[in-house]
Amino acid sequence: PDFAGTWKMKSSENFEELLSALGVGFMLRKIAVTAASKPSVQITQDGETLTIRTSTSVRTTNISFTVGQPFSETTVDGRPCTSHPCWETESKISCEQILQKGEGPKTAWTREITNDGELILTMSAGDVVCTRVYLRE
Ligand code: RET
Ligand code: NA
Repeated sequence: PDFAGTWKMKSSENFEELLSALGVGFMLRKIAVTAASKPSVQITQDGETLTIRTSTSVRTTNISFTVGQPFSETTVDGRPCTSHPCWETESKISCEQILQKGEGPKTAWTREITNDGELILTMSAGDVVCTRVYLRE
């Protein structure tokens, strides 16, 4: 599928609950939730290699990976991890994260292109799943 594009967020569920599950305290959580309500996501793709830039007013992340190959990134609360992206379906990438040090709830994300051409991002921590839906700008 084609993940490439500039995406704007249409809906978000459970983002604050996700940060809570990761132990992010009240004040930082409020700042993060406000910032994350207006993200800008830019994706470029070359075959199975994706580059994803997610920017907000307080935090911007850039990742580049090839599906099937582990890479380093950070969890949504900013802890370095090793990520293992794989195809869950033809149009969905599923990625488990292993913390580089310390302990915490098990984290993972998925990114999927739907038949309608929407991008669905999920991020999970333990049992908590945050779902964010994006449309092409
Ligand atoms: C942390 C904790 C420390 C303080 C702040 C944070 C902000 C995080 C943000 C994350 C946005 C994520 C998005 C993900 C995918 O779409 C690291 C939680 C301010 C703003 C948009
Ligand atoms: Na997002």
